[in-house]
Amino acid sequence: MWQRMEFYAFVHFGMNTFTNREWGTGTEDPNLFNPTQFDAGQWVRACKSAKMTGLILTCKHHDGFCLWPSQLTSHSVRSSAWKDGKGDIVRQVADACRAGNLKFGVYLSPWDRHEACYGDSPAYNRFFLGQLEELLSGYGPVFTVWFDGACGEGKNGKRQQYDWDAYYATIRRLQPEAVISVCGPDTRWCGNEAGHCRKNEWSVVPAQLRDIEKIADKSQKLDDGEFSRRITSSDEDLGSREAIRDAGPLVWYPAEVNTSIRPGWFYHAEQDQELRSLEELLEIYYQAVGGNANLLLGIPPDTRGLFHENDAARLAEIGAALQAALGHDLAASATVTATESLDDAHRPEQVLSGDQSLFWRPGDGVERAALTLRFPEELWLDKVMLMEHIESGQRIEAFALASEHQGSWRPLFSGNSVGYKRICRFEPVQTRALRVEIGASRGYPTLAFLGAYRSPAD
Ligand code: FUL
Repeated sequence: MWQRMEFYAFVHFGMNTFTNREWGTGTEDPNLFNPTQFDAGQWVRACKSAKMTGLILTCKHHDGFCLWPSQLTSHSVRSSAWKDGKGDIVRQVADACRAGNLKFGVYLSPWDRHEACYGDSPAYNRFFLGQLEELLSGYGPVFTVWFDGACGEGKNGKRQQYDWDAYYATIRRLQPEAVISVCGPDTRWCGNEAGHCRKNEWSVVPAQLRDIEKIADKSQKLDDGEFSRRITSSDEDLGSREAIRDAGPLVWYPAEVNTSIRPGWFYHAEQDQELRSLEELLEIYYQAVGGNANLLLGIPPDTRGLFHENDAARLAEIGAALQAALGHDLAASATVTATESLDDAHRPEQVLSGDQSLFWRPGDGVERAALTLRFPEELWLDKVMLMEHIESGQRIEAFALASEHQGSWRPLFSGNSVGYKRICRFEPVQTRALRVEIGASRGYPTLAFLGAYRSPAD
């Protein structure tokens, strides 16, 4: 399931790597593409060292240059100096991912500045469907197709009517397990590229949001008098009870946060010293993955075709920091009780089972309930992880954590959404017991996992 993937890489590699640009013009000479030490295995190892689960490759960015030898255009690796035109970056990356047990995903830019038929809508739609067909039938399983909404054609530029429904039908036919992201119906763009996360991220949101995402330019250039009333993916509250009360039909549309480890999405040597710090990246991780969103982190390979040493080192640091912070679950040795449970199959012990298909829940209509963890001895805590059983939906709307100190309870943390995962961080406390009080939920709450942690002191 896509939400269990949590954290994966966004690899921007292509013509821009060699021209030192972020957006190419589409007129670049294919011969410029010539990585000298390309090694997808190095990318995979680095991603795995950060505990990532997948990798999305820019198979074609806006400049139209294809990293696979497409039969539909000569603007590809086939016309490049690299491997005398006989190479296939997509193949090597997909194979390296499979060998390393990382899922592979495809970024294919709808906006294409090279292809002459872009703007002749039916012709380009046929071209684009053909490219999708090549990528989705020739390279094994694909976990996502990431449709970027960007288009810089401007007022006087080409106008292309994308046939989204045909694109989606092709994806469903060839890769029924793949989620369609951003300009797509399955996963929701968080609304920015800065790593900003909402305080509460809801997976159930108004259906109109999904339709708006289809419109690549978010309608900002359409003077239809309705724009100001539309909900967009940059609004802060998309799914609280107030936000959805009068919103009409609702959909399951969970969020993905995408941001780059560097200022740019593509590699620029002058940014080698400008990587985000470990602290900054962990903060984004906790807010995104620990806040009911997947995190897609950009890591751009350099002109050798390798992740730069600084990037690889930072990824390894992330993995080590996550292992130290979350690698040892103190709740595993605790006992757990609940104010009530629906039945034996949903008793509170399920939250410690490690199997997320098993979960605790009270009966229908019981919207408030509490779970208590008791540890065998007093210990230090600074993080608690909660996970709902999302196959049953996202239900919890308010919760609070408290720790016990000589018979009385002290508040530790309070929040609203939980969803797939919520990681609560607080000042270290020493305690023998922890209480999770669920103060509001939709119908009844569920919990599939409850974990407690203490990071090693710095
Ligand atoms: C944007 C693109 O224009 C950037 O170049 C990059 O690919 C980013 C992830 O999405 O819309």
